[in-house]
Amino acid sequence: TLCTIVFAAWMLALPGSASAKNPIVPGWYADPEIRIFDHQYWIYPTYSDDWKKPDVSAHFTPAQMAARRRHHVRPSYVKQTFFNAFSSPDLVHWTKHEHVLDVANVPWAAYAVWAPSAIEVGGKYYLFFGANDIQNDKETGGIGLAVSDHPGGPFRDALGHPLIGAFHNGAQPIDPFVYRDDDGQIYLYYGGWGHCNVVRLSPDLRHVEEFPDGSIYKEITPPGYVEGSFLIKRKGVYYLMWSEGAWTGPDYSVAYAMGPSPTGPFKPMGKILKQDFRIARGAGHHSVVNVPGTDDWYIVYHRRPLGDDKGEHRQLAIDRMHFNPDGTIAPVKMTNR
Ligand code: FUB
Repeated sequence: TLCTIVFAAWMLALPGSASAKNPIVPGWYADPEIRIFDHQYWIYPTYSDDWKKPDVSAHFTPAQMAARRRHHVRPSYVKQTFFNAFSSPDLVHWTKHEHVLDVANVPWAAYAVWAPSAIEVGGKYYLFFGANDIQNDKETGGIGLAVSDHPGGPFRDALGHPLIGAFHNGAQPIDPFVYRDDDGQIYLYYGGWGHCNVVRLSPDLRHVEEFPDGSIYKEITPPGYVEGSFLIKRKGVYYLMWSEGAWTGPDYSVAYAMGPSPTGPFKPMGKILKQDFRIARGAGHHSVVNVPGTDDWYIVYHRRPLGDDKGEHRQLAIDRMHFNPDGTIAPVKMTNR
């Protein structure tokens, strides 16, 4: 039928990245989340430039300027004031979309926005993101939600306040990852400071709802967990993935666990992405994409160029991720291709 032909053509338009190059794009970025929207791959990363460079890009409201003056903004937050996004038809050629979200469009976020996670619901596009620092500054902050009519923005705050604005089970409300299960239920995974929670979201994403057992914030922290949780499903198995080690350090890495449901229980399976002294260090905070209609998988992550120890200097990379015949994930070979 025409539908089949159109679908096949669509799949062919999204091939693997035989000649992709690392870093994927010029510039300093971290925490990349890759998605497919409107037949294009999209990457939403944290902007992660050197904090000592003059600030030329932030647009703050007067209230945000006042809040920034009230606190000594930590160096790592200074530049994280907006998101650029990147789109590609083929994982090779990337188009930059500037300022898809700016902190000026999130009135309750005075400091920084980072680590976005994207989803399409009912023809609208949503970004979850971390903002401010409730741990150190006691300023309103946490995980926010922004909405746009297009995957390339502009995104604007959707709630007027954080969706999750407090610690639960010890989990700092940062590093969101939104996941839609096969039955349509949408989950949000998140958590820094060594704790990982999963919550159920209402269909409009604007509320957290109870699990059937009455719990709201379900802790699923695996051993070694630091931050950057992520989930995929393949052949009926759920793979919970996360980052380990210090985000500023060379041994930042990605580990995973396997389980039978979105909430586990998850069996830890070990690390799959580690530093490679010949190529880069500090490889972590990743996401994964499956090329439609294939069993080809790619991992997108940030890493630190050899010889550059600036805390914020991170670059985006993509490499193949292979599954073994028994369903486990093979160690990722980091490349410069
Ligand atoms: O980019 C800011 C922070 O660095 C993220 O929240 C962490 O996951 C780490 O990648």
